[in-house]
Amino acid sequence: MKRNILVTGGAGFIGANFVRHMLESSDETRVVVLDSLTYAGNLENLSGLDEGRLKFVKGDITDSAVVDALFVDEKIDAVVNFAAESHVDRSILGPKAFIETNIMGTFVLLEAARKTWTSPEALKSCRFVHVSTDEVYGSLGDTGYFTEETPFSPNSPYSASKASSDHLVRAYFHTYGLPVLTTNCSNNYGPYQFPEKLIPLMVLNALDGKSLPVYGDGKNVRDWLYVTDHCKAIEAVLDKGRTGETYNIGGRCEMQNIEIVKLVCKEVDSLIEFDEGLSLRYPYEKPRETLIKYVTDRPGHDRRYAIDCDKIERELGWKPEVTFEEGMKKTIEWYVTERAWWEKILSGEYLKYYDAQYGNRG
Ligand code: NAD
Ligand code: TDX
Repeated sequence: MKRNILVTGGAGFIGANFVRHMLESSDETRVVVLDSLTYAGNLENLSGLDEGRLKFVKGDITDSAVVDALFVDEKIDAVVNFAAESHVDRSILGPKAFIETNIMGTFVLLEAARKTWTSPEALKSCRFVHVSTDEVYGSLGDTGYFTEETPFSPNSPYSASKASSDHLVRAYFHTYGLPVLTTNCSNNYGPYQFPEKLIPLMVLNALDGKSLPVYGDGKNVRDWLYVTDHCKAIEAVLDKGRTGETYNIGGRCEMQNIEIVKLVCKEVDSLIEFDEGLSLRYPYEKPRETLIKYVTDRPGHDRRYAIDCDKIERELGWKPEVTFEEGMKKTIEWYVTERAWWEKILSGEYLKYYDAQYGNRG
């Protein structure tokens, strides 16, 4: 079946991995990326792709004139909404952009779909997948899992804005019969992740012998999923999910932050051991673990996330395939090979932000 998928936020981390995956997965798919290229959006994430089946539009999801026109002009029959402000620490420093993009932006997209997909055929064949997070459920104690029935209890401006958008999506199904589906996923990692998030930040700092800032006691737990597994899950939801439903997606891979940071240190140490100083030019030669620094905790820091993904496994036959060990090897290798990608990011404007935020921590 030929289809025109609007991928919002397609120049970001998961969005770009998803565009790559979808163009490989089916010749019948044409992708239109709508992305405003915030600090987190990077056109290089989409380089080398088949331009015949990919169109990039620089624009904001809160701009209804742009979004409405795209739906009509590009004959959009599926939406996957990744566009968001995605970093919890930034939402604590400045929540406004989170409210605007994550809530108002989702509203504009839903309205465009409601106005365009009016015929019974469209309502049957079109799909609107909203990509959300497990953080909407709040924090777990030492036991238990988030299911699709867990009540929302968001604790950061980021998760509150995502929870709000999830509620809007739900309402458009019940009120207007819009063919929507929502996914709530755990922490992703892999290529193209912006180096403000835990894993790439630690990899880059370990490579270059910089301080490794661990918040609080380092024992907060996240459930990790390799990004291509997330992309496959979204594809399954897009193709086979039941409209009006939400699907939890997780890696069944709970790790304490400090375990991850220590693992990164070991991997980077061993890389350097085998490199014989030829291509890796990292100055620091002591074990990387000595770089770990416990710093002031994140305000309202959720203690533990863990996803029960029985529903998507049972109904759609998806399950995580990449083990954490494999995923971390691939990820570290990618950041070692793609030094030019991240050095560009860490230069200039972003560096100023980075120093302002983390300078007093390291
Ligand atoms: P990201 O920050 O790497 O990318 C976000 C992209 O959205 C960027 O390309 C940015 O330019 C774009 N964008 C931001 N505001 C926009 C606007 N107003 N209009 C158009 N484009 C805009 O984020 P990510 O980590 O790839 O996350 C993608 C989605 O997945 C988000 O909705 C996030 O909430 C969700 N999610 C992320 C994770 C994770 O671990 N990263 C886990 C679960 C869910
Ligand atoms: O320098 C750090 N030190 C540290 O200890 C950073 C950046 C993070 N942390 C901790 C905080 C968290 O417990 O590591 C954990 C992971 O932090 P982030 O990478 O900021 O991710 P998190 O806050 O868990 O949110 C991520 O997963 C869910 C994504 O950023 C969200 O977009 C997604 O919804």
